[in-house]
Formats: sequence, structure tokens, C-alpha cells
Amino acid sequence: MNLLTALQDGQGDAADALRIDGLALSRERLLGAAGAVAARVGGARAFAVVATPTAQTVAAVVGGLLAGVPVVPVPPDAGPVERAHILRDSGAELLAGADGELPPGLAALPVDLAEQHDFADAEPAPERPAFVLYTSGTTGPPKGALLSRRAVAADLDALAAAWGWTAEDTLVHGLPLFHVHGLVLGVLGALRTGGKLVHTGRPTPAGYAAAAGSLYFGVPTVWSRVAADEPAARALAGARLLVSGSAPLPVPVFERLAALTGHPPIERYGMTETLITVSTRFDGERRPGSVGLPVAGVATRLVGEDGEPVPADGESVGELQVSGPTLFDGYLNRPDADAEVRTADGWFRTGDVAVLGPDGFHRIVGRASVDLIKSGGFKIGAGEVEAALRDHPAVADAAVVGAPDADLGQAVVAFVVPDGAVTGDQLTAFVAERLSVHKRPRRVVLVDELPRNAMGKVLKKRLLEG
Ligand code: MLC
Ligand code: AMP
Repeated sequence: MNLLTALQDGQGDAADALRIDGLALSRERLLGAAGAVAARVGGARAFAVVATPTAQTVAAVVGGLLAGVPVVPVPPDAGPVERAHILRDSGAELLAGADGELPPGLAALPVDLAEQHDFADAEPAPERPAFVLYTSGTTGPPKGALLSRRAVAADLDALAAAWGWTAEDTLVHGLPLFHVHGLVLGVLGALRTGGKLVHTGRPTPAGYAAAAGSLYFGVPTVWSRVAADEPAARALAGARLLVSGSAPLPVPVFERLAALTGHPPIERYGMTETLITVSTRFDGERRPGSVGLPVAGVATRLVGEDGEPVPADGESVGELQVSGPTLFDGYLNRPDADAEVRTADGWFRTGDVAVLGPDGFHRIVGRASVDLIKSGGFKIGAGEVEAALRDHPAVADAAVVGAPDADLGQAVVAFVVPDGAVTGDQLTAFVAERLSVHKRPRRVVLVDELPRNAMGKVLKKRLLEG
């Protein structure tokens, strides 16, 4: 079966099947533009796409998938250090959305929507990689997660079943197109399932309110902003389903959203490496603070620090481990990192701490590591930001933490021991020149020294308390 079933079968097309960046495109036109890309990328080792929220990005991504070339989305705001890492590590030979000089071995591939081509090559094998998605770890530069076409298809079908998602739906969101949430679910989901897709550019309450969709995706920061904007929230009353994910949805936001829209939101849990594995269902209970049940084909278990199973009693905590057809195939060029996240019996260690109820409902209670920060739904490795800060000549030492934040869930805060005259604003700007914009510290605290334990490890919990 085709990966992008609805896009490729031509059924039920509409002139505005895709609305993005002020443009409306039919699926036929999108497929034609993607076909033109596919005809030019075929045979490349990997195809990088600067993932601006535009129809050109969608056509480029779909073109890569049609041709069976792994697509590597690049955050448009990635600083030069982060971008160079992604391009080099992925082995990309072509780049769509290029602006400026390219390193040797990489050629620009301009995307022109007017260029239409009927690409008729056979569907690539399901085990071929669909994407290399870069995701942050606790230390070092982001790792490229290899996601097969099979994993993507399995996850989208499982989510369609859990959410009653059909070709009758109009999906609305304004999330970035370089992560699982906005790209895999938010674009490919609509192209596999059918129906219309409206991308609002940015995920603003006003944009969501104006879109008249049936199915809405957002990270908790987006839902919290919608819930704080009563007219925007009330405008979503006509929707069918509101879905939250990528970070914990605070219970008060769940409740206010339910009260204003009449829709208790669906909460679902996932990771770049596993796609979305647990969700509440459109026809089941939606419980505040809970992400529900494993989706079709996925199995979960809780494991204690001693490696022993943790009972599903609604109160014992353990690491959540998952297995099933939606799992990634490994980190590109990083067998060491891959070995760390797999158990001997083939399960994936999420690093998230959870509680499992006797009814099978999952509650995510936190992360095992303080060094993985979720801010506005973006995952940020403390180590990557610390390394960027330490590159500054006036920084002797740095520790980065995720401080609780009502809007963002966690905010990136840097504690810096200066070595010379430097301001917090200068350091924030310095990070922004290297890494993606959302990795900038929101606050920089200059300190004389960092608290450390006898082993020399920074006591981050103490920094958070102080
Ligand atoms: C931000 N700003 C800063 C700053 N940080 N300025 C100075 N210093 C800093 N440290 C600027 C921004 O650039 C912006 O400026 C303004 O402040 C507001 O920033 P913001 O508060 O971050 O808001 P916004 O830009 O609107 O971003 C919030 C958000 C965004 C929710 C829209 O965080 C977002 O798109 N999140 C989605 C992440 C996501 O898709 N994750 C999915 C991962 S996949 P200006 O000038 O631009 O207005 C995954 C798997 C799964 O997790 O389960 O789904
Ligand atoms: P990423 O690597 O960006 O895909 O982020 C994955 C991480 O986001 C998970 O390991 C969780 O920590 C977090 N996450 C995703 N969805 C949820 C959710 N519904 N509730 C709590 N945390 C979530």
C-alpha cells in the first residue's frame, strides 16, 4: 500500500485540500509539484529540507517520500553550528530551501510549485527510511532518528483508529514542520487519511479560531494560550476533537478548555524515536492528567530501577518502555546511543517516568533526566546549550536547567560563571547564533560558582530550588 494513500488515490480532492502560507492547493497540484521534486531527487543518499511552514516544504517532503529518498527536515532557525551538524551527519546530498552558500557535496534543489510532473515509479519498500529526524539528547549535538515508512504508516493508522480520523476531517494546526507532531502527524496524517489540512503559520489562538476545522493539534503551550483567550476557545466549540501532545497538559488547562469548547481534549504521548504510542480515544474516557492507552499494535511496560516490573496499581512509578511497529530503526551513525535506549529483550527505554493504572491508563509523571528540557513542546538538551555557552570566551562554566514555567511548561535557564565582562543578553544572543532560536536561555543568572557534589557533578536540583 502507498504511504500517502489519500494523496495518491485521487479520491475526494478539493481545490483547497491544503491551505498554507496564504496558498490553497488541491491534492492533485501538490502531487504534481511533489512529482517534479521526486524526479530530481531520485538516487540521492538523503534529501534535506529547510522546513519553513510553506507549500514548497510540503511538496519537497512528499517528493522525497515518493522517490524513496530519506527526508531530513532542518529547522529554519537552526544556527550555523546546528545546521552544519544536521547536514553533515545525515549525509544529505540535496537541500531544498537553501539560502546562501552550501558546503561541498551538497547541491540546492529549488522547489517550484508551477513545475508539475506525473511521477509513476513504484512505491518504495516499507522498510526504507522515510525520515531522519534530529532530536536532542542530554549531551552532545542532536541525533538523527531513522524512521521507516512502515513505522510512519503503522502510527498514522493507529492514530486514525484512536481518534476516529477520516477523510471527512479538516485538520488545523500551526506547528513547526520539522518534528513528529507538525510534520508526521500534522502533514502526512492528512495526506494518508484524506480530508483537508489548514496550516495556520504559527499556532496562535486567533489562527485556530478562524480556521473552522474539525480536528485540531497543539502542544500544551498552545492550548494554554487558547484557554486564556475566551473568544478563541469558544470558536472551537464546532470542532470534533482537540488533541494535545509533546509535553504534559496541565490539568487546569484541560478543564478550562473543556469548559469553554465543550470538548475535553484528547491527550497523547510519544517521542521522535517511537512516534505516538499512547493516547486517549475519541470514543473512550478522556481523563485529565492521563495519556490513556497504548495505540493499536503498541505494547508498554513499567520497569523499576532494579530492572524488575512495576505493578499497574495506579501509584507505583517506573520507567516507561515501549515496543511495537512504530519504533524507529536506530540513530544514524550512533550505535552507542542506540544501544543505550534498547533493552536486551528489544524494548525501547523512553526515559520517561510513568504510573500505570489497573485500567491500563498511563500517567506520565516526569523524566528520568533533568538534562532533557521540554519548553513549548520543544525538546532541548541541557548539554548542547551548555556547550554553546562554554564556547564564549567570557564563560568559565555553565549549567542549564528547565525551570517550571506557566506558559512553556519549562523555561531554559542558564547559570553561568563568568570569566570577564559579559551580560546575560550577550550570552543569549551568542547561543542564538549557534543553535535553534528556542534553545536560547530565557534567563541567564551570573553566579560565582556552581554547586557540585563530591564527584564534581553539578547539583541541578539545587539550582532549581534556589
Ligand atoms: C523566545 N523569544 C526569545 C527567547 N525565546 N527572545 C529572547 N530570548 C529568548 N530566550 C522570542 C521568540 O522568538 C518570539 O519572538 C517571542 O519571544 C515569543 O516566543 P515564545 O514565547 O517562544 O512564543 P512562540 O514563539 O509563539 O513559541 C511558542 C510555541 C512554540 C508554542 C508556538 O514553542 C512551538 O511552536 N512549539 C511547538 C514545538 C513542537 O512542535 N514540538 C513537537 C516535538 S515532536 P517573535 O519575534 O518570533 O514573536 C514530539 C513528539 C510528540 O514531541 O509527542 O509530539
Ligand atoms: P521529542 O523527543 O521531542 O519527540 O519529545 C518526546 C518527549 O516529549 C517524551 O519523551 C516526553 O517526555 C514528552 N511528551 C510527549 N508527549 C507527552 C505527553 N502527552 N505528556 C507528557 N510528556 C510528553
